[in-house]
Amino acid sequence: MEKTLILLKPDCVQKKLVGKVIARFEEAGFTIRAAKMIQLTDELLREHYAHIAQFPFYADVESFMKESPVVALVLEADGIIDAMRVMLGVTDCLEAAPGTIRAELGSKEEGKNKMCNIAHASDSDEAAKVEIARFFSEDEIFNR
Ligand code: FUP
Repeated sequence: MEKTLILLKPDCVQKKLVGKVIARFEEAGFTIRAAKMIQLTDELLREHYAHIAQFPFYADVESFMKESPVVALVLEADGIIDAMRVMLGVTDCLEAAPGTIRAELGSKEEGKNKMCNIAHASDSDEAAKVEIARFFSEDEIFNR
């Protein structure tokens, strides 16, 4: 069984789409192993987004991700990392395939279409392990 770290981003929380998105995850057969609402800090964001910190758009991503608390989840299923990224669609909501969460629920507004994209999901098993440990302690994850 594989686990992934999901962050339901401030746009998802502000648009009151948390329930709808979690319902889609559960309908897909994914099991919730951990869940909590957290306010992201600059420090956490610099760790989480170390791979984009050098880009000019980083400052906008940092302030957007602090606009409201986010909902962090650990979800589990066979092959969930790939399945989740298919279900979300590509980063840019304007390019995400029809039927994906980002295409249906993400922002289509110029300048927001790559940032306000509803959810983050881990992009590999190695990344998932690091990201899960970043946001959850072992006693917050329920393996039954
Ligand atoms: P993803 O794995 O789909 O969340 O995307 P990335 O890790 O490539 O991007 C990290 C964050 O940077 C995302 F929230 C989107 C944002 N981003 C932009 O705002 N502009 C860009 O051109 C690329 C990414």
